[in-house]
Amino acid sequence: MTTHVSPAWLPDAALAPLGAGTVLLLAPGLDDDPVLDTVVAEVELAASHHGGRSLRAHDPSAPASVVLTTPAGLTDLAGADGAPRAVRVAAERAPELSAEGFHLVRTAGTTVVVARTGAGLLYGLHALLRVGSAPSGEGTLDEVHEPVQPIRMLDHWDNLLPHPVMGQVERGYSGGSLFWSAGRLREDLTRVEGYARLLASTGINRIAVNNVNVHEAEARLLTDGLDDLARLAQVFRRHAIRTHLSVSFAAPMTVGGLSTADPLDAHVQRWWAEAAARVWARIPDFGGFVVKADSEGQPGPFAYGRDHADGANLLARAVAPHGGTVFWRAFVYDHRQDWRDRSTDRARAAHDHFAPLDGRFDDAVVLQVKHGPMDFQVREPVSPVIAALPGTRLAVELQVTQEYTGQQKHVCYLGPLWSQVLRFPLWGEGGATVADVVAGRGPGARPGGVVAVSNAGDDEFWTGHPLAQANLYALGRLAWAPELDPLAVLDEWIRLTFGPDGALAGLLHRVMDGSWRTYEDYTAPLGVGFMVRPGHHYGPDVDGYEYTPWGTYHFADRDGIGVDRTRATGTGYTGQYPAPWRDVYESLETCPDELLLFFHHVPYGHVLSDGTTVVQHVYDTHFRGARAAGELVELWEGARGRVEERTWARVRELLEEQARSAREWRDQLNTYFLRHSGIPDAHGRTIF
Ligand code: GCW
Repeated sequence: MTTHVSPAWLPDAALAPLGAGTVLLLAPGLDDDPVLDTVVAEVELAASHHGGRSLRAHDPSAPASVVLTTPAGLTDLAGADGAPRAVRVAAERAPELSAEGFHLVRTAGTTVVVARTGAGLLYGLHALLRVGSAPSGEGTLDEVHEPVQPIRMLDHWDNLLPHPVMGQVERGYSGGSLFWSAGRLREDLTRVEGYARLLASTGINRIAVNNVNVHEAEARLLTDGLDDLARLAQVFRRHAIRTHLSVSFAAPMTVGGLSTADPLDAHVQRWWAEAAARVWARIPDFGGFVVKADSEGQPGPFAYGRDHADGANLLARAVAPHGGTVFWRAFVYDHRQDWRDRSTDRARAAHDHFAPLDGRFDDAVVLQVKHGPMDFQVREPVSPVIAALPGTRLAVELQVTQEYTGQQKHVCYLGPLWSQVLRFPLWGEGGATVADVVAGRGPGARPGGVVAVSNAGDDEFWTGHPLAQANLYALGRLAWAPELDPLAVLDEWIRLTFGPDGALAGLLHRVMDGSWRTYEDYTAPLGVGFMVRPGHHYGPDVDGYEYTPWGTYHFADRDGIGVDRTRATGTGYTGQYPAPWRDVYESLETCPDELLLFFHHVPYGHVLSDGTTVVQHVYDTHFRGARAAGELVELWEGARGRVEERTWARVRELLEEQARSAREWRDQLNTYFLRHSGIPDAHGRTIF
């Protein structure tokens, strides 16, 4: 049975810059590099589709249009007869390169990629696909590319067995798991291979293959699942991606038969050391473990009166001898809060737990911090935790899967959100950004990286919504280069995926560029968050979480709405930020409108910086957002016949659902605010 699988951003046409001419691949010394075979396969695939040739030795009578080589290969070539000019230009400059970096030179119709490793060559090859064919004429390039983030990782929330509530992939909206089916690793790993290829083309270099909520079946992967892990690692290795496993802190008891998981117990320590040794004996380049501990019911060190540094270091000491890393999540809060209790603020939790532990984590620990203090809402401030642990390796965690941003039924291009997070200056304009901190830039700092929850599954489009492929693409690109303009990344994705049709590209850009803003317009306003249906988190339910134990409240009454997180009169959360943000957010005068209700409780008549009141803003944005969502359906008519029919039809069907859902959001939100405030819409539009 053959099922259609979307080529995503690597359709045959995108390979033309590589495959249309003669490619010389000269990589002395890399014969044992497992990624080199992938580079060879890409070149051969491209050549077979576009009529080009691939050479493994310099032939003066066959001038190469593309040269892929190592520094040693470059030196040999530069001295050879008939070497293209671009080779000499590259050899003259010969920049220092890291193991992942590459030098891209184009002159006189030849493009040269120089890298020290198979990974560098692979990244350079994909950069070449992005810049396109050499123009006949004098198009020149001379660029050194190095990843800003050494760690660029995707976490999968995939279960081995379908969970009764969460299904096979927790918060997954793209079908089943690419890896696991009915409790086992899939026999046929063709899709995994295709997935690894897509990820590597964006620069992703690490992956965790199971859910951070570790159930019984997944817990056993650590002991009984090593064959499966080894098979996965073998696929990913060829694409320069290291494999990781999410483990349960209670594993010494649940799969090890011990009576405790206390991190200070010598038997527990030995158990972890032996478990790790077995993993690395089987998979020498294994990446390490991901751990969700003392969070939403997962076991952790608190049960033994220990803290998170004790817990994380236990695992770190087991993996460190093998060069592994422990990604320890900072998503720790009380999920059994009494909604009547106004003294507890979930936003404070990660900082309260982890900031005091700075300096106590081993080098092999990366503390993985969600980008906002709550949970992947459409708008949140940046987590103050990222500024609070200068002596700890930190990773920022982003969410590609659209749990709270439309669940891959709505178009919501998240590049602009992530870009804003990564470029956020934690100590004020001009100072170090989130990207800087997690990259380990700065004296003594060590990298933790960018980690994101994947949105991919075994759906024929990989991501459910075909346009959600752009999010997967952008995540990798922004992790590599956080300074990129996210809309330029969007255009890059459009061009690779849909080819040179300019009118179509313009249309797609219009559908997607403002889609995050539009989603924010018709959903929870001004940073307040969580007005979704409890449990599955799709669609509006303004009070759905208001009287629950989850700590996610908006406190609307007849007079006003929002959470007072000030030091003066509220929970004191603003005090977790360094200057200037602690004061910017504290004051109603300076708090940015889009975060107003996150930081302040205000009357409905509070006036925003554009002169409208809070309640009028809600009406205006909800009418505007729902209209914009509705217009996408018409706009998409213009793409009919210009994209593959099955892609067009899938998008069309989902746009209708988005328009319907946006109307529902509009009407429920507007009605709620009208009924609570009693203030009519200044423009007299229909509210129920
Ligand atoms: O966003 C929430 C999700 C949970 C998830 C949790 C987490 C994997 O609703 O499904 O669990 O965050 O990040 O651990």
